[in-house]
Amino acid sequence: MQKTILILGACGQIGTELTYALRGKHGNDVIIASDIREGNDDLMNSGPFELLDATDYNALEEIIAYYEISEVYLMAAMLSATAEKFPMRAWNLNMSSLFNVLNLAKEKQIDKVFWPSSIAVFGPNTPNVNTPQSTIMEPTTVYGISKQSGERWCSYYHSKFGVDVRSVRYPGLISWKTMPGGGTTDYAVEIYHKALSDKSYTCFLKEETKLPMMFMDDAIRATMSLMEHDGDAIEIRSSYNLAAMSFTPKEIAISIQKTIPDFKIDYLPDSRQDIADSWPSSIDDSKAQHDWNWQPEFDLEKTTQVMLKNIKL
Ligand code: AKB
Repeated sequence: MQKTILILGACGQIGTELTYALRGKHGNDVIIASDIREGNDDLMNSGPFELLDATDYNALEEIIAYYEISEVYLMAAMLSATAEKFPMRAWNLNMSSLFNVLNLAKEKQIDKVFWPSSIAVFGPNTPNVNTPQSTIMEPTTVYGISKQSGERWCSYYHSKFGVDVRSVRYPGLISWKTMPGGGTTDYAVEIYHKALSDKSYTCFLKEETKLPMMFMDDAIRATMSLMEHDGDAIEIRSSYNLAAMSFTPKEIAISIQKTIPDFKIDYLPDSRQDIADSWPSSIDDSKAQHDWNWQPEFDLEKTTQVMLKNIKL
């Protein structure tokens, strides 16, 4: 049977690229993009688009019934830096949208759910290098607390009600097609734009702050391959560690200088430094490699080449 997929938060950084990738694979008409706001013309005109607030259960239920949706990708969320400014709004958005989707799956109105978690589930007491799949978490950010709680609820709905929910802990994501918004890892996208426009960048993190990162093509491939994989092999129903590369602002600057030798970086850390300091510097994703054959394709050098080649100012 042809599946029909709903993407919530389709106009955001991941949602936009996921919509294009799923439309490319399954056809435009069966991928329903939705967001609380309008997105770019191309995304809205390339297939069905609905204005939809993911926290509104009745509106969501109506769209799911109307299009006979079988799978939901819940990409709407408030990210780490913005969530510190609006804690209750972040908690409400991140949790009620998840409960809405999990409850619709529990009631068998949909068959399968993708929900993104993040490296933000970890905290300062977590082993910082090669962070294991299962370890001390104790997140200290509003966003991290919402993602850790979300993971526990996903696991609960799977074990109690048989909900087929799948998730990965995304690292910072880098794309030339879409901009991030409100995250702590956003510098790793901004830096390429500023390198091309101004040949200089003032980074809001310190030069030696190492964080796990991933090029968007890898993130989309991971998401789609986890969702397509045989469910019996998907042992982790909270969220899988996922890794590709780790680097510091200084290292990304050096990699940019190989193409733009006079690129200059300076550092003016702000409140996002505390968030970054609470997160791991690298991630052990051997469980994802084992359970559903995950392998990244992009390292820092390849990412830099693709970013500098494709960003249009
Ligand atoms: C953020 O910086 O908040 C996100 C994330 C790591 O989940 N990019």
